[in-house]
Amino acid sequence: MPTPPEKWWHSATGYQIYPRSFCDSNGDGVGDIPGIVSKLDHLADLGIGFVWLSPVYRSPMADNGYDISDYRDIAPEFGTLADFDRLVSEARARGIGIVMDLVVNHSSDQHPWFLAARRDAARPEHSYYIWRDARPDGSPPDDRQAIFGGPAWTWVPEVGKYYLHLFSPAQPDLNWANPALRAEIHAMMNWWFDRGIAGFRMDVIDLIGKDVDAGRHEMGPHLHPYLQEMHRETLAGRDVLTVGESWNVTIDTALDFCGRERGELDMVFQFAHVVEGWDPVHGKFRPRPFDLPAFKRVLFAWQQALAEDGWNSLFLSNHDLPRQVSKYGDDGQYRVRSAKALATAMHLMKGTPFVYQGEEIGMTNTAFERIDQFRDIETLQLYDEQMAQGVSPEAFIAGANANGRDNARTPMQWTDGPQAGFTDGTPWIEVNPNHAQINVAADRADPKGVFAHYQALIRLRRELPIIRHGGLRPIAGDHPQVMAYERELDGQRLLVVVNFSGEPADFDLPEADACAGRCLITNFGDRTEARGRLALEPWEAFAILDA
Ligand code: TEU
Ligand code: CA
Repeated sequence: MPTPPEKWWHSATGYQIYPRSFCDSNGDGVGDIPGIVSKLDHLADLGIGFVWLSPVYRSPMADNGYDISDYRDIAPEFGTLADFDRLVSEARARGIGIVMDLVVNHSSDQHPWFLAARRDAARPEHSYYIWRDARPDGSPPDDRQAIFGGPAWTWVPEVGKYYLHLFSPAQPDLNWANPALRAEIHAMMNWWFDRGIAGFRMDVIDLIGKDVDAGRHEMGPHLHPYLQEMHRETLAGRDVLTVGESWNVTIDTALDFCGRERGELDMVFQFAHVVEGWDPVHGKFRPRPFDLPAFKRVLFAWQQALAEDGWNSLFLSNHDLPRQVSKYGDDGQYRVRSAKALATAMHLMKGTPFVYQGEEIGMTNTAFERIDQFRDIETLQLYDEQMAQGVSPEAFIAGANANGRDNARTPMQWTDGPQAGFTDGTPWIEVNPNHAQINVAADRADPKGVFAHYQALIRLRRELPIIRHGGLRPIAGDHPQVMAYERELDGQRLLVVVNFSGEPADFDLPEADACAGRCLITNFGDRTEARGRLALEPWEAFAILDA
């Protein structure tokens, strides 16, 4: 198999920061950029190569920054452009790049473009957004529902039209069909590149190519032409990382984004393995029981599809998802061991792993009791909707505690002190009471802590070409309890075995997969040989590199 030319992000591990919840430097209860700068040594010690920074742009914060009112400024609660420049240079001094979040499917309804657009249809900014007439009875142009609930169209009397918002009404969709809008976005991206950023994560990127009248919002007909143009105008010739978030990409369309020929993006965040755990009708608040064979089928199919071309992103967590140790692992008795098991399974596949803040110490979901403890726009809108439909508040809160977005957004747990060391003030969202046990100081003081395990995995990726570029072959794909695979490069083999359960497992390793050599990593006890029937401990995970 041809090994692609080495890029820096082949050996790097990413780390996502949700700035509002990472570290508060001035006691106002909101995390900020000086707070991030103060914690860069934590990230350098972990060994990561880049940070994906969730939005820090000026924003009314209807969706915590995914609603931008000035693409070339920093939200005052997060700091200043000078703080941002300091973050870039201090991170670079530690070998860490800063990847910004590009949120350009929509802006804020407080962006000066939209304020002009909604006042006067003759203004050029009017056509930066998507407007349609009402139907004869005055109702919205179509029945499309917004992702956060309610109709996707809102009426503006001043111009006598509806505007489209696939998310909340505070997030009007930008009109990518307008070349002037596209030129604005390209210029803005180049402006950030000139400030020294290392790339972009692109929010809901598959929505920009929509054909509204044809009802094609996802993966629309103009998507790839726009991305090719964006590549020509901003990315070409720059040694940066791009990762496009897409809830609709499949193994059949992934290479349209990240194949060598197209080269639009370096990789995508796909969600097939996440959605696999949702109820097909009732969605994420009614999760299905975890189905390991289905989970493996999805992830291994992606490994297969991008084996020769393209590149995978590897993640279980982000700011929209529940904490992985609670969702896929065991956040009780086996919290530490299962956190390490999940990381082992993910990090030793081919692709670029992304660690979400707090994952590296095994942070868990939180258990709120009342709706007023929640902050997320999606949860709050769904609450109103479901109360109107007669769902009980208790049932709703149980669903939100299991799968809501606030789980990922409770403050980073630095210490066992007041407010987990996140702030000297009152945090914008409550800290998880379990910070008394689960915190950075305690985990890092333990040589067998979760952090040490992540450090080792991240270092192994840098050291071993087989982890970066080896082929991947699933082992016993249908096994209901164990995830196992083999990596192979130039005749060398790496065996990875993970018991994905809190029960012991007897795992019959096929003879062809037997392996003896160096134990690269383990969360239980060293194994230097695996052959025949393996008696695995609950959540045991290990990897052996053949001699
Ligand atoms: O998320 C895309 C998106 O579709 C999510 O709203 C997703 O459906 C939901 O979170 C599943 O629980 C991106 C950002 O990651 C998210 O934070 C933003 O709210 C959203 O886009 C709008 O910008
Ligand atoms: Ca602050």
